[in-house]
Amino acid sequence: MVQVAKGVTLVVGLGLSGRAICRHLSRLDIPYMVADTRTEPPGLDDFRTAHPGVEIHCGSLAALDLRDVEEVVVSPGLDPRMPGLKELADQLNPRTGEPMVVGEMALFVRAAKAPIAAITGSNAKSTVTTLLGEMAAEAGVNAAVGGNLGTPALDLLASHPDAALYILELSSFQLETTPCLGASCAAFLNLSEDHLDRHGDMHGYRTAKQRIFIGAQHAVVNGDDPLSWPDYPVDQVAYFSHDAPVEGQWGLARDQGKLMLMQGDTPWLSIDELSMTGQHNYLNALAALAMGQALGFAAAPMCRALRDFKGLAHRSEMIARINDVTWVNDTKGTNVGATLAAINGIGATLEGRLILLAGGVGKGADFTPLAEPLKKCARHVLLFGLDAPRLAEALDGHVTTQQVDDLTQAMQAAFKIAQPGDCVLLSPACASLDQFANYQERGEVFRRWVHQQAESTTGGA
Ligand code: UMA
Ligand code: ADP
Repeated sequence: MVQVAKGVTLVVGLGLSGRAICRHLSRLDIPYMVADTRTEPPGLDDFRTAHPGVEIHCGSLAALDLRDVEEVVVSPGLDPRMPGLKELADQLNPRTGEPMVVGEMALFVRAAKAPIAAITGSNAKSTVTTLLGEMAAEAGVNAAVGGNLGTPALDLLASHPDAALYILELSSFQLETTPCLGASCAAFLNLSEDHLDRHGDMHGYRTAKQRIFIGAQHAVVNGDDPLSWPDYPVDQVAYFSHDAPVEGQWGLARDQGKLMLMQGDTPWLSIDELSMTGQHNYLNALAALAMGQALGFAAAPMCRALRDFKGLAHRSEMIARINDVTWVNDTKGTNVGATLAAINGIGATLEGRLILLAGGVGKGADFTPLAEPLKKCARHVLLFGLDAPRLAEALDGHVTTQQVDDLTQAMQAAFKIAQPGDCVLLSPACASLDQFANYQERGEVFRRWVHQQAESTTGGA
């Protein structure tokens, strides 16, 4: 057994968050040691060089004697109730009054001196987080943006010590280990199946996400998705919806013949003025407006940001048109809800001219909601990766499918099948980790291959 000495904090995980936790504890002069369940976690040598003298344990946590540990700070990719931690996770820390096992956000809340705007949801988190950050910048608010997207939250404390606002994208994993966030404004954008392999079922997944509202002043939620509405008491709740809004709430309605982003009867911006496309992005714009208003941003700079923001890479991103076939990268479609949004945004008007590339790690999701929309708009579906067989089974009888070994084979097959006017969409409905380092790498493989074809094919644009 490896004894964790009295007064020492245990950091579990040597990934991006684990390293940020270590840097934070080092800055505060809090003694800590590190454990990683992998025998050779990536970047171990670099870590040793950057943190000389810090004790590191690699392998099973069951080999650690945690009786005297001060606190355990666990990385988001690990279940706080995993073997070796479970017993401790049920105990309260007499010093903090919080559970003995917490995540990075517990440390963030203790140290942050500026208000927090937090965003969660199964999809659209990164888009709304980035958009709200752009609105803050336009409004002249010194905001630091990060969390599950980009810079780990604890690193923002050091990189932006004078921030007037922290805008954080938070995953269910991060929220599960956050005792009390106390956000000025917390948004829960939507809920659809994801991460069931970690949370067990939809109830467990939603319960983790609901923690975003603990101690919140303002909530922004999806009026069309009651599962996003707060279970915890929140002073003020704003709703956004596809429908025409009631007084004070946010929605879409026609004004003088144009579809507008509205608050009650007040038109804010015509959707023609948005640079982002797709129905789901109208909702994302409304969510960001509702948050910005709750945070006190002025209207004009928020509208300026909405006009300029073109959306993020890897989300329904048009890569090239080759021989009148459009190739779209939606590698961030890592769950069924996101892929449905991409199909609705792109495929709905195609009627039999969509070729979908999907597959990877399905995280226990039910793929059958994809069957009907694909029946309407897909010519063919190419499946790769771990859960290709489960996808094929769910789509059977609705659309023709073909299982291939990997994304490159899927792209090659799509290139042969596609006809002028078609759209080839990479929106896998799955995580990438069986065949790629992450979703970005999957998207880059797609982008590079499509660009190569565009260069070598007459008619590429
Ligand atoms: N791991 C082990 N043993 C360990 C530690 C980690 O096996 O001891 C494994 C995990 O099971 C996981 C991988 O290593 O498969 C990475 O886990 P991690 O907790 O070390 O991850 P980080 O590198 O710290 O990255 C995390 C987020 N990743 C996860 O929550 C899985 C990143 O979100 C986030 O950008 C980063 O912190 C900074 O905050 C990525 C993500 O996929 C984008 N998030 C999920 C999502 O968006 O759906 C939640
Ligand atoms: P997240 O950070 O929650 O993964 P992103 O903004 O990165 O969210 O978008 C992830 C995926 O979800 C993309 O494939 C995108 O097309 C899709 N998406 C974006 N907004 C929405 C929405 N409002 N509803 C459903 N899907 C969405």
